[in-house]
Amino acid sequence: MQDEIEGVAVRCFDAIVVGAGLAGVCAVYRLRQAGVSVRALEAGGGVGGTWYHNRYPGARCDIESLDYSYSFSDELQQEWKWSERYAGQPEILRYINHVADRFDLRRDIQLNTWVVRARFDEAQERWMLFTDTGEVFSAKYAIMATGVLSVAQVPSMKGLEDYRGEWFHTGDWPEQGVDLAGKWVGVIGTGSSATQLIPIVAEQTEHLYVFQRTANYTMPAQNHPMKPEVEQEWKKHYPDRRKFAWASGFGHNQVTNHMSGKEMSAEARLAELENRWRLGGLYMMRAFKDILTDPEVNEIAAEFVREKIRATVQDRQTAEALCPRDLYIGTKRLCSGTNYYETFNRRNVTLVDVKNRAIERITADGILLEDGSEYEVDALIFATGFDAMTGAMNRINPVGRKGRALREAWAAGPQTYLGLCVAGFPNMFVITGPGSPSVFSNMVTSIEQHIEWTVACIEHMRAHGLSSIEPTVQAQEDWTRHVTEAAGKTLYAQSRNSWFHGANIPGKPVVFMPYVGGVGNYYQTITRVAQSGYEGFRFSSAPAVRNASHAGET
Ligand code: N01
Repeated sequence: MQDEIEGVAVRCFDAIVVGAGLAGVCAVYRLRQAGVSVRALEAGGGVGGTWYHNRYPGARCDIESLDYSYSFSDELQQEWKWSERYAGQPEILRYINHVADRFDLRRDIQLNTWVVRARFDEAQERWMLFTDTGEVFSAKYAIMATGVLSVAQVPSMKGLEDYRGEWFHTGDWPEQGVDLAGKWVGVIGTGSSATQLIPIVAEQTEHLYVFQRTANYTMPAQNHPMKPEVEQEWKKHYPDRRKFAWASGFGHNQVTNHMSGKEMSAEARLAELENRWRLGGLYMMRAFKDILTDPEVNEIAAEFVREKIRATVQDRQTAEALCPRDLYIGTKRLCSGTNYYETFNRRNVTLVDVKNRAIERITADGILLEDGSEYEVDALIFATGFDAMTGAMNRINPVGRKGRALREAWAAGPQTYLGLCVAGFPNMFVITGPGSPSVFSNMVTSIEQHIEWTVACIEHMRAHGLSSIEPTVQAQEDWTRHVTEAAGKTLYAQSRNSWFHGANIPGKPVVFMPYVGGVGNYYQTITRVAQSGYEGFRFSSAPAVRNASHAGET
């Protein structure tokens, strides 16, 4: 093995984990338990990933706290007390920091270190990773815990460089906070981040303009302080709760109605929808078993939400503008907020339609629309989303076998086997990558399933003297086709204008990226693959073993 590369001493570990968000922290814990030497490299100044960077006012989880937490330690899940039904960003960040301290993980986590490139050394069968700090790391395994919504997307808008005010992106919010008191502020976007931020910012600003291109459906989160009896019940039955989540469709404990919307009477349907509205947040997505497959059933739920909007927003024109049209409910990620629609009844909030009158440019003082109207603002907030699922991986652009870079391999859209591994990129594990349930699930469940699988795979390789693993091209093609076919059975296939498809990034191939076959089914599949001796993968033997008994084998 080379001691130096490009004049820099190489630091060697069994595994390098890229990222120290929820996935990276879990990976460090599990790998260390398995006796694998590990170093996590994290670009941010602290652990937490998404929850470190998304500090915008109102940032909050839309999966219940008791579900959105690690299951790997019973002591941890029994001890930790969540203060609210849905934890806010500061509390989740405290939790991740607590986990890092409680399990003494920090000594294996290096902060303020950006992995800028990576390449697989075929001769050594090791990954070389290069950082912005000028360091070089060598590892047998590259565990890419880079996050699926970690590359903030500021749309290229003419004139932004001339803007005299301050501007921010929700996904890269300043640690010290932003003082918006008494200011005229513009928010561009009305997705999940915006719908959480708008009600809070509206209370601080002199005036708030909300620039909306596509109205989305926002459910009331129905957040409240944690009820002691709920917490006690969960903690008493935590193993069963976790088991249920891991086998469920979406990786959590939300109850699904297994009836078709068409099998129910109009009264029963309405009662179900009212109940889902009361339960809040993402519960609406489980109102009927066919809400995401039958356009008519979907429309019943969509119209129910539109009626709620009309009943809440006093100005008729604003209410109608907030009602999503030509958009199946749930096919752009459902939003979950508190007082979102109510906020448009405030005198200091104006909804500005930028669908029919697009943003022409940013001026020195604000935003100019193509019809010539200008909105002057002291500060601009981009709640404009992320280069999702592939952005962070493509930025590192790992180079695999035969010098082939990931961007080239994924030029027509991401290809993976099981959403975990990529042909031609041996020993690289993509945590919650494209082709896995990922953003279609409780992320913590999906993260734990992937880390468990990855660590078991590494243990298998060690036990059998194997040096590298990678999927066959055939297995990868079959899996990618299966992912597309699964989406094809749903309304997602007909709603391509979302970040699920990469449609929010100019030039990105429009391909549905997550796997919608269900978390439980998916977990069974990856478990079966492992138990079958890793069907669809090929291994090479460790040099010592190869020399002794498998000469010439790869
Ligand atoms: O981003 P988004 P987000 N001109 O991509 C608009 C997770 N999350 O940060 O729809 C004008 O959803 C864009 O308009 P359009 C969650 O998975 C979770 O809000 O493209 N507008 C859209 O309205 C979520 O889905 C939580 O027409 C422009 C908005 O910007 C994901 O992160 C909280 C524009 C972007 O919405 C991303 O959410 C927050 C332009 N040029 C986030 N470009 C919870 O757990 C973009 N837009 C609750």
